[in-house]
Amino acid sequence: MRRVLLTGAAGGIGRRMRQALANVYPILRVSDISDLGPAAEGEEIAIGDFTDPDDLKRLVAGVDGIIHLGGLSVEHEWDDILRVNIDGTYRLYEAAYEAGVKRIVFASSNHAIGFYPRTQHLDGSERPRPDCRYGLSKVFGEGLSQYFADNYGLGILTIRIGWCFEKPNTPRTLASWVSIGDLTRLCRVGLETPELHHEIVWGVSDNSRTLWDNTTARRLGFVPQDSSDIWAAEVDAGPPEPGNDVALAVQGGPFASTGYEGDPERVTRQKPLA
Ligand code: 15L
Repeated sequence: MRRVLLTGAAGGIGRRMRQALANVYPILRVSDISDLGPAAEGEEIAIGDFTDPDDLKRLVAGVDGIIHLGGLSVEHEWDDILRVNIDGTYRLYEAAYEAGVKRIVFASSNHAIGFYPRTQHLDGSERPRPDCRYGLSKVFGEGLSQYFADNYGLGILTIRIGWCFEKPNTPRTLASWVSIGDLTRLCRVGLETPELHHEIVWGVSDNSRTLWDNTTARRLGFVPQDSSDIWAAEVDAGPPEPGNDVALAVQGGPFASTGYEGDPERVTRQKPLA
């Protein structure tokens, strides 16, 4: 990997991963629609929108591998999900293939499986159960990754990212927490492991309370170095997790219990678990 493109580099994960990837590859091309500040040593700044065909050509030109974090990272209106996360991701893969990119790491999300109950442990081979339109777009990205691996020979690692913030504060995030260090290590596995067709792995640290079996990631060479266990006692002693019956019963938490995050008027369902 000589030149790696990081999309969504101004986002919550992107900003921290940009730092974690400093000087790892000869050139890190950081891209976003928002300001990215000045280029650090070994960086190229590429402000641009991957849903715009001209920008897209420029973003992927000369790139060996892509970490695709860009796009909408929570629930949105369907038209926006369709334009950015579904059509945009498809166009990005197409442009990447045409530009000769060999590897893609796709940032999927636990919301691709968010309707599984918290009583069930998953190994990644189960069929998706998206908990919202955003989660559904991630299921599309997972299918797209399989298709581009099978049909065009790209090597793709799909990472179902758990909860990548500073420290967990609820039972759900204690189970699904991933440090930025571990997530970056996993992305590097996706770019650097010698043989890769398409695999789906969990973006999760070495948490005792995880619901996800990450054997596939470990087989590819991922060795997590962090664990949420150090916060378990604090979370156990803390306030009860907020949320209604659905949110508390399923792995996707609040994403599963609202029709449109932030707008109670748009809540269209409060279904019990099947
Ligand atoms: C996600 O996919 C979101 O991008 C992030 O903002 C978190 O809310 C996380 O899932 C979560 O599961 O809470």
